[in-house]
Amino acid sequence: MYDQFDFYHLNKKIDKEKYIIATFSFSAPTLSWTNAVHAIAGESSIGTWTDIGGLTKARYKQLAPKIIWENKKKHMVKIAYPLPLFELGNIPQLLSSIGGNIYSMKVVERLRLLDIEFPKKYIDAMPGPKFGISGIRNKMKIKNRPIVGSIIKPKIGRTAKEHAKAAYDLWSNGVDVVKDDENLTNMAFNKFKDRVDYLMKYRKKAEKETGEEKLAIINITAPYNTALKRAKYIKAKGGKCMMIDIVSMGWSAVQSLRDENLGLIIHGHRAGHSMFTRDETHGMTMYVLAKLSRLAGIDQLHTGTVVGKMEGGSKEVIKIDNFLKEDWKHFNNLQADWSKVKPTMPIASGGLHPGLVPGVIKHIGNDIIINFGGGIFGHPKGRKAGAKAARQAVEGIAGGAKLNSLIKDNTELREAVEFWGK
Ligand code: RUB
Ligand code: CA
Repeated sequence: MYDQFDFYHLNKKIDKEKYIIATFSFSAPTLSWTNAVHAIAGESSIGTWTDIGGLTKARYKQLAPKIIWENKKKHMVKIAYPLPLFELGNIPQLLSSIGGNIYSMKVVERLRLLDIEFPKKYIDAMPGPKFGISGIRNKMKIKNRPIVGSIIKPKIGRTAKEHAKAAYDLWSNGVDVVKDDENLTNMAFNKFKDRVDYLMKYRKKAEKETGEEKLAIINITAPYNTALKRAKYIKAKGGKCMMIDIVSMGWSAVQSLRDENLGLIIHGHRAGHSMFTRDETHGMTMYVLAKLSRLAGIDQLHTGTVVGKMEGGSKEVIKIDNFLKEDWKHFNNLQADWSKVKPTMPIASGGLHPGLVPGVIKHIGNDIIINFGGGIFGHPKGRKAGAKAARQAVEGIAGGAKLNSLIKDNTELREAVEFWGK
């Protein structure tokens, strides 16, 4: 099986600009090691279960994958796939290759895509974020501190007007960006267009009263044509941002919405990613998902908090965020020339409250959106006090103060910390 090939190319130099390099971990107990790595490399490129020939020598040479590194102890392998195997600018095609059939092979019981390294030519064919970190900061007129965000809670159940009034209470008490939740779309009791209309009205009011820029992050998730209409509606009504549930909508939709170039910030919610990222022996890593998101043009991406309620260890979250935030001038983690693709702003969200802000900023830094749902709406004195406490924590900690001293001067923050702890 797959023994018609010899893809081995260990300890030989390759020109990294000519390959997409995938790192996999796997388990295939019924195959020899050599057969297993050839099955993975072959089924994801030019091979099938039996010898069918069919390629000229020259074409074979051009397209055959190369096994460039392996670690038998860790069950890991690096496969370099020649660039002509891929269509530039087409993430679905990429995933149908290296994230495709190979996952269904009976003999390959577990398979995990740990990393994909792209060459400049592939990266340059992708649009990347329209705004990125600096574009978002310019729009929001927030120079250095993290952006304070909130999710309207309960995540579903309020009417459009109640939703927008809650947003107004948050904006006028220190929150910068207020978002819909992942499963709130066009509901019988909260119509999408009504929500947009009310949010715009209250956002403008809050902006006028506070003198600050505010953002409404509105969820357009739906079948593609409907989602596009919703995005255009946001734009027409003076909105600045659309939210996409990137996993449930899929890469085709994400790429197409980016191609529309509507001038809206794209907020990427990753609900559902754990279906394939969570099992450490199968699927793909969140790191790979983050790389694809940045290429596809997501301006803001949920990546985890380190300290909150969602799964995701600190090492992994920090690695993802470091990758997303890096620009070409100051890079350690990019592995290739990403100079044409702007950095994506990470969002820390899920189980956060003001007492956790020092931990988030310590691990991730200031180039981040810190989102509080329950951590604002559950404040013992209500959501307005919750909004104040969140802003006090973020501004204070980012400015170098310690939580213990901040709670002396900020009543709402003290109440939040007494209620939820540190
Ligand atoms: C958080 C929340 C989010 C999470 C998802 O609400 O609603 O959808 O951000 O997780 P709360 P992640 O603040 O009340 O916990 O951001 O890790 O994808
Ligand atoms: Ca949510």
